[in-house]
Amino acid sequence: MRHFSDPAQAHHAPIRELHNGGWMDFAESPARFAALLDALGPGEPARDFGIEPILAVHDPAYVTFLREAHDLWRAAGREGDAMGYVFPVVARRALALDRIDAKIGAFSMDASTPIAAGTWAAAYGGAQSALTALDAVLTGDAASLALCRPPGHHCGADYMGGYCYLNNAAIAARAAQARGVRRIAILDVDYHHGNGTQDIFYDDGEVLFASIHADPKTDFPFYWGHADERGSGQGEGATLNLPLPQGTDWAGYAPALDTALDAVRAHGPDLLIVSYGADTFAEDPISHFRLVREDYTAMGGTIATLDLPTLVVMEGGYAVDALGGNLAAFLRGMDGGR
Ligand code: OKP
Ligand code: ZN
Repeated sequence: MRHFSDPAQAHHAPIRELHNGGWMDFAESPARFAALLDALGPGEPARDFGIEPILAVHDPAYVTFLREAHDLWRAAGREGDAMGYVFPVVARRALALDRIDAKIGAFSMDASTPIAAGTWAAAYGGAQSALTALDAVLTGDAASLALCRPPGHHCGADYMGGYCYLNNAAIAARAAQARGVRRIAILDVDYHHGNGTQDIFYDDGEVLFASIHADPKTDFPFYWGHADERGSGQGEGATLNLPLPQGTDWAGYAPALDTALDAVRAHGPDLLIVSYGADTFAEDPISHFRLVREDYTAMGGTIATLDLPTLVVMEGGYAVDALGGNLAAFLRGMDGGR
């Protein structure tokens, strides 16, 4: 299948992140993007669909914040990456404050999502990659791949978090709807729950969000992804969470995938969007499942049995040396099963 990306995606390079009370090198590194291009070849450049499809998902004030945050940080006399340290977790009034630290807190869910000089351009380029890959599917490709980086599934309409700034899968889903594809399924197989995607579509009955992920009782993002979260209002029943324990291997994973695919079939979508993360890999440095390379081929093959037009959007995966090979193994399965 064809793949798409934007060179700006290489230039988002935060230095470090908070980890268990100390600093570690930022895991979501530019080397991930280089590894993907190394394994798959350069692919095709993203086209620019403009800001409108981004604003169909994200609040204008949040988008303005993302564009300005690093400049405001520098203007405040700071060095390095913009990072927050105060968060309005008890739902304080929606104050539009000027101080950069107050803005960051108001638009964040965590302290692991720094804004560097190249962050906005990279996130924008990744969103355009998703829109370009979507266009390929809507104009006849059976499947296509957006090599998004930074990832997107943790950020919501008005907040960043979990290394995510713009929700690429959600932006593609809304763009597909604008082009007449109403019923959509988003299948999220990243190790972490896609809380942002879930939030965006929680009361939307036309977009199924089905996710297989590490149990949030033990893993980030903790506050979302529990099995009893099933959607609300019109969206009741259109969210499916399948949390699995740390240590899960393919024998434990495959039945959950079958359950998720049954839900996708029952939803009857005209388009499938896969949020693919390779951080379910046994050797992932920040995650705790035990999938091996060949399991990704099985995963891709199983997903391909849905026989749906499919957009694959890249999310996480932090074993950089294995990342390209793991994605390629998944794509082999997707192609072979079709
Ligand atoms: C993004 B994606 C502190 C822990 C924060 C954030 C994980 C984000 C994963 N260092 N971890 O779902 O792969
Ligand atoms: Zn992840």
